[in-house]
Amino acid sequence: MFSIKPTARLRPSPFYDAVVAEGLVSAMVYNRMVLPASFGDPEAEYWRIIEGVSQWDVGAERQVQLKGPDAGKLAQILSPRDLSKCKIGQGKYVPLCNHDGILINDPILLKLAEDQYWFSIADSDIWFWARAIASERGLDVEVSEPDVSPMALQGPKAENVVAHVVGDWVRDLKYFWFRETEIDGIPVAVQRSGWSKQGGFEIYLRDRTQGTKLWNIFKEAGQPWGIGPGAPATAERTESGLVSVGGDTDDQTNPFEVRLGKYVDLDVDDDVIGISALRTINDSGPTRRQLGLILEGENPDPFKFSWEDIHMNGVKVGGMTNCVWSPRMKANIGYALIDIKCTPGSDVLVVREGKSVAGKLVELPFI
Ligand code: THG
Repeated sequence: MFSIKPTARLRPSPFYDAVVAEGLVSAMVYNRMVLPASFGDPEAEYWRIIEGVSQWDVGAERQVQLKGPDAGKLAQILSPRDLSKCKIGQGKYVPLCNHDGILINDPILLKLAEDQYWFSIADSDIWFWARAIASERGLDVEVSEPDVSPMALQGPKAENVVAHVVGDWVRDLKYFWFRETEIDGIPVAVQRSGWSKQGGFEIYLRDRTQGTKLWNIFKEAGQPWGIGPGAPATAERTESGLVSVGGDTDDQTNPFEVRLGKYVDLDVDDDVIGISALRTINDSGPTRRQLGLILEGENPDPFKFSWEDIHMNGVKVGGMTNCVWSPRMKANIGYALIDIKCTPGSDVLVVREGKSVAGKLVELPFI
């Protein structure tokens, strides 16, 4: 039996003891933390997200805090999305790019105060990046990783559970907006967000000693709605067209290629990192695009460790970046990152374990 041992280097989240008690059977490493993957019944975990309410330890979505007089300035320098209209209490999905316009992360930005922001990051070292940029630009801002760990409640019944614990005001929260509050004395921020398209909330725990207590408060409150443990689900997020930066992207991928161009504002100031490269890419047009793939056959081999080649008319046109069985579509679906000339409706072959599997390109999202 394989097991993983959290250490100072592979940090457990505050909810680690709680998820182990729930019967965690597999996990991934994300931001050098243990990110739960499954509790042993993927089918039940999937339908809980689609039809009920699922409870996730997403403490590995770390916060990079910018605090100080230049916090807003640094946030804007780091992101090509225009943040000038972002209000206190609001969150925004923002791509982060390097100087070449290549996507390096896709956090949710939370504005807590005029001089305080959190980037709730995907899997890459933004803390180093933000601190280096702040120093190089001579900005008056402190960059840190505060004691903040999100737990997600996802699914159509999540709102009832969160309203039961926190109050009916959560029903009026707009997407990505949040409010700081306390739950039985535990400091939290409550946001309408989460890495699924089934609706839900994230509870940002602000005292890591209270993880098990907070987990159990929601676990108990959720019983009438059939709550159970789960994790960010590859099947649901693929059906819904959500991008996994670092999984569906490589070290050459820009936001336009993976449908994130709508979060790039080309007229932000010239000092925003990557903006001149992004303007150039936008002018010449990206060379690759992300499309959905529907494969033939039932339950073909699970996705392996790296992208699988896609061929069209005998020529390699790109890679399949993920692939999973969709219980709602009853098909194996995945994402293609391919030549811009490939259009939806085209037939392709995916090379899987040396064998060619037929597939069709479609627009995303699937559902
Ligand atoms: N929650 C928190 N932090 C996170 C994630 C999260 N950090 C890492 C990762 N997830 C960031 N990635 C995403 C990607 C997509 C969305 C949220 C986080 C998302 N997108 C919607 C969509 O694409 O339809 C809405 C975007 C919009 O239009 O504003 O929700 O899950 N705390």
